[in-house]
Amino acid sequence: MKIVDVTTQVFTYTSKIVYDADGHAHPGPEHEATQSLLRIITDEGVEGYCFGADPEPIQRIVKPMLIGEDPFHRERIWQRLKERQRLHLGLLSDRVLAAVDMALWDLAGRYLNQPVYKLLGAYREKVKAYASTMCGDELEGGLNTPEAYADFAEQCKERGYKAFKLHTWMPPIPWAPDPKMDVAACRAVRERVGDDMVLMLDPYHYYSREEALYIGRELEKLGFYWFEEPMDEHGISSYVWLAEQLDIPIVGPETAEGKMYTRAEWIVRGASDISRGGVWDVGGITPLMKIVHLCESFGVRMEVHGGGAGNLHVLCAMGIPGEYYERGLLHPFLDYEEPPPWLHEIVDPMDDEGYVHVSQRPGLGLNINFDYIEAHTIAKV
Ligand code: LLH
Ligand code: MG
Repeated sequence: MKIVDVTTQVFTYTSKIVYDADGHAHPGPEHEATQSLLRIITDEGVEGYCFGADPEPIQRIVKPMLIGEDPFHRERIWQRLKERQRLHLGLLSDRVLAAVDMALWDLAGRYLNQPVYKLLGAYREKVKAYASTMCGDELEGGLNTPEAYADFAEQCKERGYKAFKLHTWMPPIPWAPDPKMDVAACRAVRERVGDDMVLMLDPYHYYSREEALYIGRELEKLGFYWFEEPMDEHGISSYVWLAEQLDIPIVGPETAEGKMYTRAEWIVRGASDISRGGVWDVGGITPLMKIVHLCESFGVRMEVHGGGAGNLHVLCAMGIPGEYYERGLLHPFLDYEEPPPWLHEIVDPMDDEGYVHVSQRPGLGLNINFDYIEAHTIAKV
């Protein structure tokens, strides 16, 4: 089997999510937004798909490299793309590698008529989820006060979530960040939901050592389960300093570049207690599985960053915890259960016990609404 074409199709949809100047997602007025579908096409008629790829690097770098390749040579393709990043880093990001890798895994699953997590080596069919909030805002009835977080955590508990993670207030909100407000929100949530709900905090990511230590000690008193990315992740020594002083597990790195290499350095340095990474952070399923095995070898837990089909399939193939699926980002104004118009169903249905179930459909299990995409296409290259 050979790859004969690689296309990206850009289409429009109506979105209720806006992004602030720092890139955080919030609810907003309905507006037209765009999405893209990457399609890897073979001479045997089988195709693989992934949403969210940038057309320019796909057309300029990926497509010429992939034409004629065997789509089962995922490792070879990933290694060659990784090499090309060195001199094309601005264009060929880890997100592009991730989209290509996920489309290749999807293609393999569709060809073999098996879900991806079974090709990886299945371990389980369902994973506990945590409700992961959007960052704090100034919207009345939204996530604008500690009480608002408590109200939302209570709603999530009623929905079936057994765990809840706060993303608190960050710039460009004028008064944010504020460590005392973060702690107040965590306290309000703990008081409202009681001791039987697992709670985590992912606050502003650029606190000083002292601010991070203050928040961490307060979280310990409140019985929080983990503390995530409170400082710039390039400062490994700062994380070593923090982890030495706190009992609450520190989770990371999430956003630090460097794929499995960075995770290895953090483990060796003792910069976090629980490692982290998601398909979009590290360049796909192929490198995320390397990180899973790295963590297993060192006896270190690993929590997968972000939702979506790729992360869910990896979680269902992980033999070490990997305890939680990050379901979100959630907000009281938004209905997460409603599929986007380009899918017939969401990829991460959750039962009343708070477990997300992996799809048994072939590949990544995306039930794609091709009619919608065709009807709303604005560019196809
Ligand atoms: O800053 C944000 O918008 C969130 O932290 C976001 O990146 C989220 O994906 C995250 O960190 N999850 O764990
Ligand atoms: Mg995070």
